[in-house]
Amino acid sequence: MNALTDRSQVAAAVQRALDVSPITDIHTHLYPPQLGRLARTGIDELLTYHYLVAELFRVARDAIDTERFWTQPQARQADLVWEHLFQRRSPISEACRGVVTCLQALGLDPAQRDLSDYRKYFAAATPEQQLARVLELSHVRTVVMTNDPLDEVEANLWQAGAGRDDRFQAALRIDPILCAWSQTGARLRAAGYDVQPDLSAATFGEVRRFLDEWIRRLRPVYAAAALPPSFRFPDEALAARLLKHCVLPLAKEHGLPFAVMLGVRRQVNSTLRLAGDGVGWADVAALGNLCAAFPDNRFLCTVLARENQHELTVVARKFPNLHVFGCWWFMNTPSLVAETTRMRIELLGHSFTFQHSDARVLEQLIYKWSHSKTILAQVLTDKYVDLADSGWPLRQHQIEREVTGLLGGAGWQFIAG
Ligand code: FIX
Ligand code: ZN
Repeated sequence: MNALTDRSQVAAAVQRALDVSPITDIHTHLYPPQLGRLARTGIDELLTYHYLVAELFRVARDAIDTERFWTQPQARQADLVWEHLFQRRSPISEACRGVVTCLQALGLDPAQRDLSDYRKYFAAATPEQQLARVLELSHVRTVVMTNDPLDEVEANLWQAGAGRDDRFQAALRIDPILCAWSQTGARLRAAGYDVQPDLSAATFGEVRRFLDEWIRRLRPVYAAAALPPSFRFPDEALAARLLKHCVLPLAKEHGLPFAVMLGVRRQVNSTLRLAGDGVGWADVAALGNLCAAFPDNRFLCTVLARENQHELTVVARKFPNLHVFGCWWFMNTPSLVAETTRMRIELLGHSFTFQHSDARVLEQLIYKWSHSKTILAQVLTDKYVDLADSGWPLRQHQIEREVTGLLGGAGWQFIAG
């Protein structure tokens, strides 16, 4: 097979690889239809996505009272978003453009004045039909959920025996244990776990018992927590002690990687509700300390601040038990995905997971992956052309194998251990 030499050949090879490679979306807030209202889909969910709500309040502060907005039915909220972000101005932000991409991909006219036709379209499909349609359009083969055993609605569904769908893998999310121990400890006590506020050995044992039960029930591919900029390790703070004495020994016992999501400042503006979280510079050295202190554990990591990306990439070079994934949340914009991916390829080669969608609404898979793959095509073409210019004989099959790795294969290899 001839080597690929000029830019147009390389670009075509990269595009072919992107078109055929199945995607694993390693972090989402999506659920299979069996989980009922947790499985969000449709135009009203798309338009009331918290990214758009934050943008609505910026442009309609005088027209819409925040507290009154939250009393409105979701359809009215969606109408307001459509009017202020899509009718009165060009939907140029990444989250707005994403809705346009979804509508176009689903064969709908993005320029409708109101939402009635869209609502008819979404009402016409069953949840299963829409799921199949979106997975086909987005090339996503596997969706990793976010499963919080302390979320009462979700926990009740699993405990009632909600069926599994092999297109959806579980991730055991333990933020309430690490980041809200006083409230969570009280809830575990009420549920029959003999935990005490003082984090004694007996309490660690009971937390392990709780987590063990949920690991057996959900069979997660990793455990995870989003941690604030103040997280340090080693430390005497509760989160560090729970990780050290309970969570990481248990994860090792189960051969379960632990995903550390660093840098979220929860509720910097609580009036925005889910849209009210912010970002802060994290102590990435804490991650390196975790990797060093627990060499038999495997860690996944994504960081929220642009300023932490370079240090994260260098830490990943130092610790093979660390796997970097995605451009999280405020990082998921074309300019920052391009900058971050270029840096990661230059420092890590292909040994990371390019992206995750963080999707909360099913149809978002369409735009989050098509927008991201457009950037990946540009970055990979540049980097492979650089390699060809240095004299390396590029081959199509090699590029396809490497793109498959970046879109999930490398992540699965790491998770498998
Ligand atoms: O902690 C997380 O999983 C974050 O991704 C969410 O809290 C956040 O609301 C989100 O969906 C960002 O995209
Ligand atoms: Zn998330």
